[in-house]
Amino acid sequence: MIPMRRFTNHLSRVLLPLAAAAGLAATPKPNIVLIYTDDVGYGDVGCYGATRVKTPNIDKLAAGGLRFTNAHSPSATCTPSRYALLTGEYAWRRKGTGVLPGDAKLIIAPGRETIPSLLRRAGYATGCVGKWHLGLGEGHPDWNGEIKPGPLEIGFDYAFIMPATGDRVPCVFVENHRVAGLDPADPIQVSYGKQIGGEPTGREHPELLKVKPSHGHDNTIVNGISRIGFMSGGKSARWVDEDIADTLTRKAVTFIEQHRDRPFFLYFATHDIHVPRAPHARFAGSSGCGIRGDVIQQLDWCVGEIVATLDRLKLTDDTLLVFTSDNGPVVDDGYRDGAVENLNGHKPGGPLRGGKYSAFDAGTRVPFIVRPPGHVEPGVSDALISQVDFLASFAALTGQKLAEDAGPDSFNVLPGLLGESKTGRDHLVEHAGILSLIKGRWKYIEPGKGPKVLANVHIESRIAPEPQLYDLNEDVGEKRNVAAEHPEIVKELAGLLEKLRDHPRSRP
Ligand code: NG6
Ligand code: CA
Repeated sequence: MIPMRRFTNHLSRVLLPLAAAAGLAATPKPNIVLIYTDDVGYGDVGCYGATRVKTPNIDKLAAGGLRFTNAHSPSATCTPSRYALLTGEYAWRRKGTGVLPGDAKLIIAPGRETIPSLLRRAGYATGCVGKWHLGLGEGHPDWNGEIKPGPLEIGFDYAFIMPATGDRVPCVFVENHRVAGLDPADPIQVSYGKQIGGEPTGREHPELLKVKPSHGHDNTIVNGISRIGFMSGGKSARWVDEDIADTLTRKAVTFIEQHRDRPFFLYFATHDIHVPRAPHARFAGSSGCGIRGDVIQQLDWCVGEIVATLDRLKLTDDTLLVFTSDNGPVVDDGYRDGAVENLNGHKPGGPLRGGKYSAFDAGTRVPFIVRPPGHVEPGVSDALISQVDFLASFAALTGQKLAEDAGPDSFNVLPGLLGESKTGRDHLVEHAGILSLIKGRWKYIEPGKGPKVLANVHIESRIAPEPQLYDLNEDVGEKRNVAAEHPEIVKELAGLLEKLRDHPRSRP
């Protein structure tokens, strides 16, 4: 481990006199760019050990910043991770925070503290570009009218979003309160129940598909790909999957350009590398590791564009840049796209076991790179950190006080994030249906009922009827359950997990 020294007082030196002159609170307000990728696993990028897939831009970011080896998404799937990230509350405390359909209602109550609401109050311009998947409106929104509440009602000034996922209808972007590019003469209808509209489905017309589903994903066909859910209309507004990365990156870059003169927060939630994987022609076949490798390389290009924009606008020294993922990797997530057959030795989870959906560590231990503002001694950090900690940490960064009832599970780990400290939180709850607890070297997985292997994705769930204990220092691949050898540690961790579950907050 390379020793780290915290960044210089560059920001303070630059910003404090300005702030004082303007009569503002004397707190530096670096821009914050959070690149939140989808389903990128611990072993999917070069700086975490990938050798076949090439990610030069992400690797460069790590080489000039801090690469975390023990940082986690709050859950092993998307919706609960995003809920926890934005609110600072573990999603398992709330019903209805599982993977949502594309017409679900907004699950973050307007008015509650979120990262964007906090930063907006601190004077930031707040933008959300990319995957949302937290519901919109009161449920079953009218896609032809004003769609709210949504990102704008929970703290974002600007939003350009995919409502749910690439594989769920409606396959259109929503800009602020409206579907972008919609022709009112061709209204959109959406259903997650009965089929609506007369458009062909994958189930009835497999001959129309450019990629066949392996599980589900056989409803309305959009752009030659059948989705989850039915939609009709909105033809002029439909996205072209091969262009999504370009479209979102352009919107993210524009947001940065437009707000270059004031502190801004950009939440850039990429569609890559979620299914359906449909790389642009520039990246198709580029990786030698199949289509999944190709979309990783496409993602790397997106990261490079963001970094280049910050450099071009001379914002690099004044920006905290984070790159991470919402959950671990999956290879077959419902389409026969050749990802499994063409892995070519690439290991999406690196040395970790499991993957997306799994209580094994590959479910939530994800790539996590921070490039702090100012100058930092680059390094690798083993600090234990959860994305649920961003709220309290960004509050500390910008000199905001969190209200008592805000961010109940969010710890201020700012010194760890900035490389000033080698430690983060003391313990962390992982969520994959059942809960696990990491404390120090130990990981406890609570007993649960369910399949040991998730048949549709070929991933070990690690759900077992007996308690499990792993020594992550000795056995990061969680191969040897040592619960029987350390009953006192099992008891301690099971007790702590119960306490955390019973108390509505864990924030110190
Ligand atoms: C699953 C989908 C999967 C993916 C996932 C959500 C099937 C068979 N599987 O239900 O393809 O969409 O939900 O992924 O439909 S996440 O990253 O948004 O959590
Ligand atoms: Ca995901």
